[in-house]
Amino acid sequence: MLTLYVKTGCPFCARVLATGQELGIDFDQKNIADDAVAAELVARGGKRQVPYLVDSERGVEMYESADIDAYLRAQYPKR
Ligand SMILES: N[C@@H](CCC(=O)N[C@@H](CS)C(=O)NCC(=O)O)C(=O)O
Repeated sequence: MLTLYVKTGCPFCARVLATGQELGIDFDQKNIADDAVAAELVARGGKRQVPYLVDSERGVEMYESADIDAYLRAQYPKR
């Protein structure tokens, strides 16, 4: 499963969501507007910054929209 921590209005998140749409990826989105979700993100990754990707099948987690974009294109190319 691919989980993406996001925040409403975040342009970096929008970029990753657009890439996901292009590649046909349906993220489980978690919005840090919810304080409990924000706390969960900090506990996982160490800082409050979105977007943050969790690829639970591959055991990969990362910040940075450009890195997430590159990772998705490499690992989940459009079929
Ligand atoms: N270089 C980062 C920038 C990410 C960034 O600045 N995210 C902002 C939202 S647009 C953020 O997480 N701010 C902390 C907050 O809103 O609590 C990326 O490209 O992913």
